Formats: sequence, C-alpha cells, structure tokens
Amino acid sequence: MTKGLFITFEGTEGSGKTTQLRLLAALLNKYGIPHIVTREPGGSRLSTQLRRWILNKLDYKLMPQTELLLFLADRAQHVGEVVEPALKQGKVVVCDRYSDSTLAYQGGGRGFDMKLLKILNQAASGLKPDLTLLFDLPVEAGLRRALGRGQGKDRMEREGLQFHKAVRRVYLEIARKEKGRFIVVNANQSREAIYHEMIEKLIDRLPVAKKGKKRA
Ligand code: T5A
Repeated sequence: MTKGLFITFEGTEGSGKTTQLRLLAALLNKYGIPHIVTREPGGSRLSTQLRRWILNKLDYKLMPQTELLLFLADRAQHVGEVVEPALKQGKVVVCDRYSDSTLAYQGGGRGFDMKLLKILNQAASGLKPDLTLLFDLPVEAGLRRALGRGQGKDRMEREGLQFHKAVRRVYLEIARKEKGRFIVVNANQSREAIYHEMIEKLIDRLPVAKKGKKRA
C-alpha cells in the first residue's frame, strides 16, 4: 500500500502556523505534489457543527470533560473520513493542529492527566504524524497577533496568561522528548524569516526534495 506523509502544524495562539501552512501548501502545489490541507477542529463534515460548540458558542459553559471529548470525537471522525483515505492515496496531508494540541491545551492548559490523555488520543486515533512543526514564540507576542485580527476571542483565547504559558511548556516538553518527529521553528520573527527557517529544516523530509533533485 502506498503511504503518504502526515505533517501536523502546532503552536500556541497567534503563532502564525496557519500562515506558514498556506505557504507550504503553495510550495507543494508549485512542485505538483499531491496533497490535502485540513485542520482540527474543522476537517470533517461533522466538525463544522462541533467547532461551533467547542470554540465559538461562548454563551454556553462547556465542562472541561465535554470539551476534551468533543475534540477527540472530532479527531476520530476527521482521521477516518479525511486523513487516512488521503494517506492511502499516497498524498501529503498537511494538518493544522492534531493530537499534540490535546496534550498541550487539555493537558497543560486544563490540567488533565497526561497518561490519560495519551490513552484517549490513542483511542480516538492511533495515527501518529510523520512530522510535526512546532511554531514557538512567547505567548504574549502570539496573543497580541491573534487579537490584532480583530475577530474577537474564541473560548481558548479568553483564557489567562498562565493557561497559555502552560500550553507552551507542554509543547516544548513533547518536542524535546520526540526530537525525531518534531521540528521547532522560531515563530518570533517576520513571516518571511519563519518561512525560510521552516523550509530549511523541512526540505529534506519532503517529496519536493526528491522531485527537485530529479529535475536538477
Ligand atoms: N484545541 C485544538 C484544543 O484545545 N485541543 C485540541 O485537541 C485541538 C485540536 C483552535 C483552538 O482549539 C484548541 C487550540 C485552539 O485554541 P482555531 O480557531 O482553529 O483554534 O485557531 P488556531 O489553531 O489557534 O490558529 P489560527 O489560524 O487562528 O492562528 P495561528 O495559526 O496561530 O496564526 P495565523 O497564521 O492565523 O496568524 C495569526 C495572525 O498573526 C498574523 C496573521 O496575519 C494573523 O493576523 N501573523 C503575523 N504577524 C506578525 N508576524 C508574523 N510572523 C506573523 N505571522 C502571522
């Protein structure tokens, strides 16, 4: 069976990962690499509804357990409906947030036990990313960027600084433990500088590199 490449983008609020994800997708397009771009929450048909309840329905108090289980339900559906079929077709799947978001936000931010979260992540989907790009920057800088969009705050963005610092700490811990999977990119710089750092660290792991060599 042909297997694609599963790349996830992670980071705290306003890290600029979505901006970089779009740039990477443009590069894949340029080289004619078959790929899909997707996100969590939000990648499956069910997600549109779930996303509204998890992030945007702010007049409704969600229990932390409910929030956690909704993210996991979203993942189970998203992986089965979108991610796995694309990987089976040999595509590159570029996904904005995945299971490390659950560890960082529900573990670091909400304080759920890490062992429990790992078991639940596994139950929702045993699929591990091949590569994870972590866009790292001080949380204050990221929150300023996120607010600068002028779209108002979602459920997570309403949390205090301590919450977001704990999220960042967990991300960095996971990245330290899983050096083979993680690429940490300094997100506290211009869009162009982030892009160059990302491509420099990523290029040898992409099918683009093989295509480029063939052409050369
Ligand atoms: N979540 C998710 C959990 O708690 N558990 C889970 O299991 C999962 C899957 C998702 C939320 O759900 C939580 C985490 C999140 O809080 P979302 O609405 O999907 O929320 O949004 P985010 O994933 O947070 O991502 P965004 O697309 O909103 O923001 P990004 O990716 O951080 O950043 P981006 O690229 O949109 O940029 C933000 C702003 O900064 C500017 C951009 O133009 C934009 O205005 N910008 C820069 N400004 C200055 N310098 C740069 N280098 C810049 N790069 C971008």
